[in-house]
Parts: sequence; C-alpha cells; structure tokens
Amino acid sequence: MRKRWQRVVVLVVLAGLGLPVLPAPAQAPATWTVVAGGLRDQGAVFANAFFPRVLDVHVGDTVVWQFAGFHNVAFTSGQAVPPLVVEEGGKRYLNPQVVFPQGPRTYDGSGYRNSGTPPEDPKEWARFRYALTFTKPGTYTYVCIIHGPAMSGAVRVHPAGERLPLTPTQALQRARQEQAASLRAGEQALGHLRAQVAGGGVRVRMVGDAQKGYSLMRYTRDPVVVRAGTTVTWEMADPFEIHTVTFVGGGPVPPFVVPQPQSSGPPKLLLNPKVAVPTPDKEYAGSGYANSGILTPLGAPGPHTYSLRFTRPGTYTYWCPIHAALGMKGVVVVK
Ligand SMILES: [Cu+2]
Repeated sequence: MRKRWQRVVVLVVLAGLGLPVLPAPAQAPATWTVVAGGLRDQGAVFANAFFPRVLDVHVGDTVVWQFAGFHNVAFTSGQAVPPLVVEEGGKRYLNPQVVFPQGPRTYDGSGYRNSGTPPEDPKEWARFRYALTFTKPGTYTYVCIIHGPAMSGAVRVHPAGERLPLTPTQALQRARQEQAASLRAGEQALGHLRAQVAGGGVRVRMVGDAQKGYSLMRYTRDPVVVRAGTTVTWEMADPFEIHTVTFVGGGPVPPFVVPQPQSSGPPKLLLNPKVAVPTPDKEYAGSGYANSGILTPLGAPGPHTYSLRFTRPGTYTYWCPIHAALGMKGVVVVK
C-alpha cells in the first residue's frame, strides 16, 4: 500500500516536470482503405458492397473510401437513414442529404456523416475519395443509401494499443480479394443471363445478389426472340438497384437526372419524369416511346415488374436510362 502511494507521488512529481508519465501510443495514426464497389465487363458487372465489409482500426486512425462505382458512404449513428428521393411540388428530386457531402471529417459515433456521391460520369468515379477520422472506440455501421440496406459496412474502432487482426496493407489485400470474389460471381451469373419462357410469355429477370454483393447491368446476354403476340415481362430480382425498361422508338435515350441550377448553392437534381413515370402502354407496335417507370429493388415497395405485348415483327432496342452510361440495354426480336 505504501509503495503504491510512493509511486503515485513520483508520477505526480514527474507530471509536474512535464515529463511523459503514460506509455506513448504504440503507433502513429494509420490510414486505411475501403473500396466502395467495383466494375467489370464494361460495366455489365457492378459490385454493390464495401470491401472489406468490416474493418478494424485504432482510435485516431483515418479510413479513406476509394470509389469504384456510383455510391455514397453514410453514417447515421442509429438515426433514420435519409431517403434517396424527396418530393417537392409534385416533382421528385435526389435528396441533397445523400448526394452532397455532409458533416465534418471526424466521427465519434454521433451525428450524420456523408461522403456525397461521385460525379455521374463513370470515368470520374475512380478519382472520388472520402476520408473520415475516428475519434472514439466503438463499432460503427454505415450504408450506401443509393443501393439501400443490402450495401452496408462496419468500422470497428479499437482503443489505442489493442492488437488489430490486419495491417492497413493486409486489409487492402483482403478488400481486393473480396471485390474479386464479388465480381467473379457476377461474371458467372452474366454468363447465363437468359430470358425464360413462363406461362405462355417470356420473363426477363434483372439480377443481383445481396450475399455475393453484385448487380448485373444487363437484361439478357443475347436478344430475346419471340413471336408476334407474345408478352414479355421484366421482373426485378435485384436487392440493390433501380432500373427501367424504356423503348425509345429511334429517339434519344432521355437523361435520368436533370440538374436545375439554383441562384445560390448546388443545383437541384430533378428525376426526369420521362424516365421516372411509366407510360400507359400495354402493347408495343414497334414505334414510339414506351417506359416502365422506375422498377424498385427486391425488399422495397414496388413496382417490381413491367409487361409489354409485342404485336409487330421487328428488332427493338430498349434501355435503362438510369444505367445507360454502363451500357444497360437489351434487344427484343419479334418474328
Ligand atoms: Cu438500370
């Protein structure tokens, strides 16, 4: 007992001299990398996951998200996740709380932090980064609001000096392995992406896999060939994405988002009604504009399907304007 008191006295004296009393932190703050998404086959295979999905770091460390797709990184601290789309005056806009950066670049487990999204052009994605420094130990989950709760990750922030399972270099290797596995699984699915004959019609499924962390930005590998009078039904089977089925009849593919400049601040990002709102067509006779409107991911409120009966022989190309930059189009051949 006396010895312990003597030690305290010595420490207090040392502290008074300005000498270091506590052991110095084991290491300087480290920087870690998380890869957001991934792309393969000219954008046909799209990884919808964070790699590594769980990352262990020390308090004081910084995590840098490196983007490989159109995603965002949002920490909500247990609060409700902001919606991707907001309505105003009968129009729908992308939520500025999602598409623009929010909050300071440090995080202690409270408040809202958001990376914002990269520019729309896929060529710009790889340059986009988001850095966040973690100032308090804890386990923090985050989500990509663009792709919903199926695309989430976690950062486990350990107290200083605690042993971590991986170094930053090893964690990045793990990230690359996980990303390659997701993209490989997507590529395999792409290999047998075919329409199915079902109940007198033909079904085209828009595919994704929450477990394996990918979506396919194609409808079918090969054109869908049907007889005149056949109904084709497109069906969402993807937990992450929204798509449309849009026949443009030789016209241009309309943009999904129309930026509206404001007198001050960032533009408002209008969802083009031409893409977002369905046309009433039940049949397609080979010309004009026929559009499904937004088909929503599995697990979200619908619509999840769109049907058109093809009445006239011809070769018809259709698009998903949301993913046109990734080459998402398909062909129906009517005989
Ligand atoms: Cu799409």
